[in-house]
Amino acid sequence: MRHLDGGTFAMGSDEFYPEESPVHRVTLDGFWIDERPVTAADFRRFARETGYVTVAERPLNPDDYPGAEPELLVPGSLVFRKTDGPVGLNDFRNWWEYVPGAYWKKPSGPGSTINGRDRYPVVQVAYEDAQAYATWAGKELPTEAEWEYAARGGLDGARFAWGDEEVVDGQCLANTWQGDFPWHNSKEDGFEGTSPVKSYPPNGYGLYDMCGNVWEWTSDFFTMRHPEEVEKACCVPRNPRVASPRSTEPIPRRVIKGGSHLCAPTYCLRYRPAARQGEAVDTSTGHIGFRCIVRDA
Ligand SMILES: [Ca+2]
Ligand SMILES: [Ca+2]
Ligand SMILES: [Cu+2]
Repeated sequence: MRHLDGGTFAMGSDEFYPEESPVHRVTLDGFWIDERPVTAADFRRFARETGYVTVAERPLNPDDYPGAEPELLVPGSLVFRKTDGPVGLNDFRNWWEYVPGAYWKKPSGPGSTINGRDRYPVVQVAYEDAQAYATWAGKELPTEAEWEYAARGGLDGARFAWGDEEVVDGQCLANTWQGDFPWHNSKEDGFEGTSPVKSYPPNGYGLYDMCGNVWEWTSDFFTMRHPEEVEKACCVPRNPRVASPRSTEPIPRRVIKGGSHLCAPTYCLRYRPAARQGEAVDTSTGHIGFRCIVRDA
């Protein structure tokens, strides 16, 4: 883990998507943060020691999913399927498939495996699974503000975790998607799917894979935008968190951060510290993982 001193930073961005705005100051106390996402090997150790069963492995209660097709009410997870050619980008069902039997050990479904993938981020974990791991490890999940502060690596206001330019000296600095999503991946960054953690240089705080590779769960519930910047320095929020759902969705959404290997500039420019998305807490997919923190006492 790496220790970050507390401080004040500009959270959010006014340059990209509306949910990232407005930019507003936030003050945080110091904390330790995992220098990389939790890996498949880490999660295997947790599952072995505790016998923990993830959300994707548990039988579904039809009462929780009124109107759902019965064949979808079997344990499983969302798996990305590259398409044969261009498809409409406004319907994610064109490339996400609910695969019965997909879970963290078989991330693409029956027949897939994490053998040989110890250093890859664990995926197919729902919020509750990430939370259970963190508790077992004696850690916690970061708030959105903590995660973003860490991802910025001290470069206040920069677009990316490494600066303002997407590609530096012709080098990709995160695992994202190059080419035409979701059918043609030119892999200029070396990887089609997830990549072993630490495959790219760390940010200014020595943290790897904050952006790209896998999205990461945070403990905040999702809001459509950030609170307004406060006028007076005295009133800058300290250690802000969104601890209860702000909407009446049947399944609440928490904030995920940092984008993934499926972010293509032409479709989703979210491999940035300010980027955010709401994800239903019971959802597990092949592009969401997490990392943990320990707050200063
Ligand atoms: Ca890639
Ligand atoms: Ca990441
Ligand atoms: Cu994306």
